[in-house]
Formats: sequence, C-alpha cells, structure tokens
Amino acid sequence: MSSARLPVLLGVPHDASSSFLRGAALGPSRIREALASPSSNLYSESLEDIAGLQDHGDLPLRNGAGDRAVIEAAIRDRVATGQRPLSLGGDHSITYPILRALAPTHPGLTLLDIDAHPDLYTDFQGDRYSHACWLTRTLEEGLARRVVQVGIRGPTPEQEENAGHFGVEIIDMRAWAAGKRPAVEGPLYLTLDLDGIDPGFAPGVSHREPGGLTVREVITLIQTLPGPLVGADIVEYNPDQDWQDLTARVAAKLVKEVASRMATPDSPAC
Ligand SMILES: [Mn+2]
Repeated sequence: MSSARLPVLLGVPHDASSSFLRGAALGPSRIREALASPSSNLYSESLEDIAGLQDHGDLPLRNGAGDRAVIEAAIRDRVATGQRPLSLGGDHSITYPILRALAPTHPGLTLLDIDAHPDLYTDFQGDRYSHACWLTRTLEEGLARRVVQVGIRGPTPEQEENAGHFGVEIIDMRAWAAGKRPAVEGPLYLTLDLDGIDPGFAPGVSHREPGGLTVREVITLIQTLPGPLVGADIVEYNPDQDWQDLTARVAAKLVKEVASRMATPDSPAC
C-alpha cells in the first residue's frame, strides 16, 4: 500500500497547560520508542505498513504560552502542502491551536473527541488555555461544525451547561454501555485523549478516571470511522504515571490504527 496517503507524525511536547501533573511533554519520544520496539511490528491490523510514516520530529517548544503560536504555524505549514498531521501530545490543550490551523482549510469539520472529560470549562485555575478549556476555546471560535464526545465520565454542572450552550453531543459511558455509538460524517478530526480508555488498560495518564473504554472498543471505533480523516491527535500520555510501558504500547498501537485509517480515504476498513 502507498505510504503517500499516510499522515505525517508530529511530536508536540507541551504540558504547561496541565492542571494537575506534568509529564505529558515526555509523551512523544516515549511513544516513538514503543513504536520502534521489536516487541511488535509496524503493520496495522488491516495490513497497512506504518514503516512509511514520515516522522517530522518534535516541535521546538519552550513549554509556555508561546507554544500555541508555534503549534498553529507548524500545522498550517503542513496543511498548506496537503499533509495531514497525526500529532502526539503533550497535554490536551494542543488540540486548540491545531484546529485553528486546520479549520480554514476544512470548514464544516466534525470533531470526534474520545475522552473521560468534557474539557468544557470556561476557565480553569485562572488559565483559559488549560487542557480543561481547549474545547470551549475551539467552540467559541467556531472551529468545528459538530462535536461528538465519547467516553465521558467526569462531568461537572458548569461543563454540562457549556455542552448545552454549544450543542456538544456527549455519548457518556452510561450511554456507551447501553449501546449508543457516534453517527458521524466526514470530514473528521479525531482527538484521542488516552484517559478516555479505562486506567486498567492505560494507567499512564495524569487523570485516571475509572469506568472507561477498553482498548478494543477504541480500536473498533477508529477502524469503523467514516472518512476522510483530515487530522488526528493522541494526547495526555504521561510516562511518569505509566507502569511497565503499558500505556506507551497502547498509544503506539493506536498510532498504527489511526494512521492506517487515515490512509484509507473513503469507506471503513471493516
Ligand atoms: Mn481527559
């Protein structure tokens, strides 16, 4: 299969917008190590060869507020040349500048957010650009036409109110357990916060919230997404919180499956 259709991999080592624990800035390098480990191979389950994935390395970030402009410019550069970014966080705040760069080229975008948390605070601990606020900023600027969240199990009244205000569709874990699944159409952007997965499978995150998705459920969701996927990110991997690189392996597996899905433009692979 052609590697030209694969996304480009971009490390975004920023965790200055984390509200509880630092460590996610170490995520990109540790996910790359897991991807390169001889414990597995570089084929997705549908036999896409991920060895052709172009790795653009880590962005030169200073882990401060100025990083947002660097992230936005880097994504804009890649979009301008027809590349589709698969970004590795970093904390979840990075998704907002990524979407600022993508939205002008992809108006009418649907955002699928796999996450334990709504990230719909207006302001968190005095930081409007916190990883708990990125989706509010995204919606205020109209960067996505539709937002669907999956895996939610940490709501608060303020965030529920903002979800209602912005029309965010939330498939929380109770609805997921009852069989509800997202019905989305492309063009799609997928943001995958690893804490959407149950901490029993993925303990290496800063905010472990029990009662989440299985790795298999997330893989199936990725494999059955309608195309096209114009970009994706995998965020919130915190190596300091991991156990025996379990979560790095989960993240590497998801890199392969997301890249494979991005390489298949139209109908799902299964
Ligand atoms: Mn989260």
